[in-house]
Amino acid sequence: MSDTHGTRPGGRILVDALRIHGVDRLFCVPGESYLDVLDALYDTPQIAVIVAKHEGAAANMAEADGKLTGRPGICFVTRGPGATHASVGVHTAYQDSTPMILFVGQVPRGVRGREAFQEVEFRQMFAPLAKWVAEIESAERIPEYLLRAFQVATSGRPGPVVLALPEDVVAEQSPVPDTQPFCRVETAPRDGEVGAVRAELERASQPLVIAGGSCWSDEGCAALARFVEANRLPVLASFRRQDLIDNDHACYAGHLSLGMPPHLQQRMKSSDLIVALGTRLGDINTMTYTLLRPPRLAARLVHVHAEPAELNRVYQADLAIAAAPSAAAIGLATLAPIAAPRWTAWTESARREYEKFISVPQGGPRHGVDLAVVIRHLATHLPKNAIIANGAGNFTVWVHRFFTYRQPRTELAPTSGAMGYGFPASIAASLRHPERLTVCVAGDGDFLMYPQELATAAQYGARVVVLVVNNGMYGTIRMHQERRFPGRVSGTDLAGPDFVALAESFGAHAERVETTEAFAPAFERACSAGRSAVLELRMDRDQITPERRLNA
Ligand SMILES: Cc1ncc(C[n+]2csc(CCOP(=O)(O)OP(=O)(O)O)c2C)c(N)n1
Ligand SMILES: [Mg+2]
Repeated sequence: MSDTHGTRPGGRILVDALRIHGVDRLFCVPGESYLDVLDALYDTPQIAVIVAKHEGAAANMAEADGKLTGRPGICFVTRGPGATHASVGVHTAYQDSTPMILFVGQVPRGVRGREAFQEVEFRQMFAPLAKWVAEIESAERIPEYLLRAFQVATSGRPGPVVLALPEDVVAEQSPVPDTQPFCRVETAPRDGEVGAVRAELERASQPLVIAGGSCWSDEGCAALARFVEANRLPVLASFRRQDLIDNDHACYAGHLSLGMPPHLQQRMKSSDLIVALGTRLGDINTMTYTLLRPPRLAARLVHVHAEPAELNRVYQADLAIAAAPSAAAIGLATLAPIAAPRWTAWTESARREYEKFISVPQGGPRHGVDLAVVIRHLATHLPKNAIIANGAGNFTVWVHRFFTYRQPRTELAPTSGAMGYGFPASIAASLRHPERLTVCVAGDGDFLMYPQELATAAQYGARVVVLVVNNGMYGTIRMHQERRFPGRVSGTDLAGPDFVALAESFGAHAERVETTEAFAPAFERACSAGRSAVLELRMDRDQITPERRLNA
């Protein structure tokens, strides 16, 4: 690193900038388009280079690393084919508000616009997927673009940035000096705004806090818990943000999701004050805007969001506060609590409904493994800091319903609903926190998006326990199909491999679990295998959700 004017090649300037901004790990698939960057990394042992086998997996790993650290997850891929593969991770980072930077090798400047080999106009391609897309046009401007990329990815509503790197730019020499490290800039409530929330509470009878958004700090989550506890407020987690508050907390009342249970629908509808803390209140959280109807709610709305432009975007707020969620929660925790609140019984009944909701339903599958029992087993046996990752599919309904998250940043789950997210994400988690237990719950379809990343896990010593929930189909789609086109199964059967043989071929510990009783001992063995492990759980195909059977 230099702030003097020694001449350096662009690749070196870029890698020096990554170090200045605190990067210690990146995820990639190599390409000849960024050889100069790879060469600079050769001399940079401070940055671990994790080579995935598919750019979709590499981008998901970087996204997960961003979620876990609050700093931009870093991914490098090559031009057209690499960038198109990686786009899924950029989309997830966008929907999940995760700081991330995707660097894409690009054709040399001299041939731009001729549709050169693998050339894509990335500014157009990523325009709706990323917070900011740019192409760096000279080595001299690399430090400037890098500083801006880190700043954009982490500020306001965090999100992904894409930087295209023409091949000759990273080869070009320049005497440009380094910049200073980026600094996280957070919005915070202004004087009086926190007090105004208290005034709203004073008028309310059935208030509801909905916590969501990204990049919460430990202090912010602790403050949220103090705020709801001091005021006996029921708190719901927004979709796939269940780790913002200890699910064992007496004020925690569940999470918003697809297929929202009736008791939560009712509670949302009958609340007279919604305090939306960090969440956009998007379609999944509101049952496509039916529980809370835009533009004005029946309830009063306090809307806190890190990004001013998200306020009054869909819902008109009675009190709109532009503040990072942690800063807001820390402010709210300092309020004098409402004495003898009117809603104590409302909060207690919300909690009772939640506790009933997470108990294993009667009936259950006719054969195979009861996933409700499995997830409750994990909930009661895993250490508090264990990390649970998942992608998309009906199996996630069991995960989100029956698992009790107890610490911030223990849930890695895509609000974008991207299949294939969980397994790469769990590898990134295990590398970031090798001392913690990381469990990936995947569907058969979900896992088959990137099973080859078992090789990446083995190569870099990640240890993940993967539960493959095998029902031999794309269950979510089959469920929708059965509703609209009963009995006409089309395109939703899934012929999987021998998962045990597949996993073993990558050197993983692997077992097939055929009954509920066999799960706990198999899980025990998987955890102590000293390497990644795959447990294939054989399911009753008819049990499409915890409560619904296909043949019903
Ligand atoms: C990348 C991607 N492709 C397709 C979909 C559409 N989709 C959502 S869930 C699902 C089925 C998931 O199947 P599986 O992982 O086996 O889980 P199951 O529903 O059977 O429990 C599909 C195809 C998606 N969400 N993401
Ligand atoms: Mg399936």
